[in-house]
Amino acid sequence: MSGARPNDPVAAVVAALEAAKSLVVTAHVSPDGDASGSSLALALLLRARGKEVRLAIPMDDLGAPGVLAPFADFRSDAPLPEPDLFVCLDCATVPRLALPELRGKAGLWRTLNIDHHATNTRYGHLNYVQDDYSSTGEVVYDIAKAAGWSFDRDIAEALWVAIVTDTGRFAYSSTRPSTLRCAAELLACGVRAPWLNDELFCLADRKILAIQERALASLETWYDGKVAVIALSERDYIETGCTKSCTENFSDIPRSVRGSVLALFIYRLPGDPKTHFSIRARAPYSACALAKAFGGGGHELAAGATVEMPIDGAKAALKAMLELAFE
Ligand SMILES: [Mn+2]
Repeated sequence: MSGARPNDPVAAVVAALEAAKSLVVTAHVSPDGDASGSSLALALLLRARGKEVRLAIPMDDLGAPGVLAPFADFRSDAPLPEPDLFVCLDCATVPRLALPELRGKAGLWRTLNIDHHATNTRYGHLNYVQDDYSSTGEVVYDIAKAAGWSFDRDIAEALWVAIVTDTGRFAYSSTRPSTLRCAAELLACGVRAPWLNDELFCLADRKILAIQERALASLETWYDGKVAVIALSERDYIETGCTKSCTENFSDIPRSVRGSVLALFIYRLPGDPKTHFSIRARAPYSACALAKAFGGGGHELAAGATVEMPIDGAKAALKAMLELAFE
């Protein structure tokens, strides 16, 4: 028996999920804690309803051994058959879907788009975009509550990972009273919060400290310290043995410069010909506006973009773009 009321927009989402027997669940490219945590939580919730679920997400280990371990149950190298429902989580646009072969499936397969990005392009047959939510994890929690589905510890921990990573451990402005009520209920389901906190935020391999040292050494500030910038090259990743997940929260480094209103983390990954920016802003400055100027997007205070320029060219382009605002 569903807990959703007939006029509730969430009811259509619950109905679509309940009606499907087979589902493919994916999220955005380079999945972060919210993308991978919300996807795993939904996969576990659906499996508990007797459904066949495939997670189509290239997951490395989030740099946190043992966290989201049930992910392995939903992976397969077999080709993806057309599912009854294709669920895209935490992904604002089709080109950002996790795997290139999925980008042609959105809209071709019956597509359910669940997200919290204001820039979401509503590319699904059914779109459930809650842009005032802290995280897609919190959106999935609400859907499960509306459906009357119950949570076990694995599900609660996957949602916890999604929410704590996207809220900066309940610190960002996106943290609402309802975020904490959701978190309270997840804790009551047995979430091992101190262990997850250590794994996700406090413990680092030596190689991460080594790349952090390089990131700190690269720090520059522009426009009287209002803009703080770090940059990591392909070489920095190769020589330290690091992957993208090792530098997940590195935009916190420039953001920690007192007086900064915009923080930029510019990086190039091994084998990837593009340059990525991760942008953080303090209100009233907009990370999203800057990201959009480079073809990217995201939230007001946290956004990103990808450009086909070397690091120095990207820096020069960013600096020039910001001149009007800060000079
Ligand atoms: Mn998110």
